[in-house]
Amino acid sequence: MEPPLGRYRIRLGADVAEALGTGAPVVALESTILSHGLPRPRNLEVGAEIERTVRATGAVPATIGVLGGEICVGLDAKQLEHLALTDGVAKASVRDLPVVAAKRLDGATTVASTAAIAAAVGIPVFATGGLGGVHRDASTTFDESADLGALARTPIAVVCAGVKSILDVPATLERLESSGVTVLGYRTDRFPGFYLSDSGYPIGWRAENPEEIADVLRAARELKLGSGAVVVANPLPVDEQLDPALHDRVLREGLAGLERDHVTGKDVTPYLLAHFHASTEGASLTVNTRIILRNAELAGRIAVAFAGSRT
Ligand code: PSU
Ligand code: MN
Repeated sequence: MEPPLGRYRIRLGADVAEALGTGAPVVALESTILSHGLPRPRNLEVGAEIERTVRATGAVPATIGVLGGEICVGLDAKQLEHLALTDGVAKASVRDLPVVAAKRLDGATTVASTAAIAAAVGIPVFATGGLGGVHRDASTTFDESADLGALARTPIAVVCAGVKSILDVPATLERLESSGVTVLGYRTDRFPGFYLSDSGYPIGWRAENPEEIADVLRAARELKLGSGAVVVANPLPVDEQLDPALHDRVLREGLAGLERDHVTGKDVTPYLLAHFHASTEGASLTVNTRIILRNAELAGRIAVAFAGSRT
């Protein structure tokens, strides 16, 4: 007998469903960077630019978010606009998804929840800006992003520009190592620091082209030895990074602001991102946008290479 159809399931956009059905390349995209990471109304424009960038590589973009409790993979323009411009959209990590679904709320998905949803529907590649990680005072606050746990258990490639220096970068790298997450530098041996091309810390493996990365994904899938995500660290070219002196000053002020304004928990990351955007006269927004678009492009090329190697 067929099991009863559950009330909760993941809804695929028409072009995403078609692409997944035929084995065509698809790239997952998160929505928290739009709703909680970038200022309005630029966030909506960037959301559309990311999708265009993925399409230009020959892959289908699948922006993921929750609308009225329904988890949607491949938002249409109206849904994207709703999540980008509406107040009260929840920042939904993995643990929030059951509540957001049951209460029929709107939610923007983080790296953690986007990766989980994408892997559940069979999307092998995901593009974002920066990962969440271990916060600077984690030894007393225990504040470590749920992104780390999700990456540890989710077999998906995540293209990012490392993590922001708002975090404890070496501790984040140690956590990624402990939890079995593969880290590959794209044409670099240095872990990028998001706004800065080099965080100051090395990484052990590098790849020179999307085909090499697709091979690593294939190996992870076929071997099934319990490795987690494959993080592809894609640094910004040095001549495009944020001015390091400006970066250091704004970071110091932002960290002091956390204490002054008693910001904790899931509000910490959005607070620091907003502080950067407000304090650099648009420079951090320009850099942030470049990072996301470059990651979307590389993710598209990896997805195309991976789909091509499947036969
Ligand atoms: N880091 C960034 N930009 C972002 C985020 C992190 O440089 O927009 C967002 C991502 O959605 C990430 C989330 O998954 O913040 C992590 O939040 P937290 O630190 O609360 O786990
Ligand atoms: Mn946290």
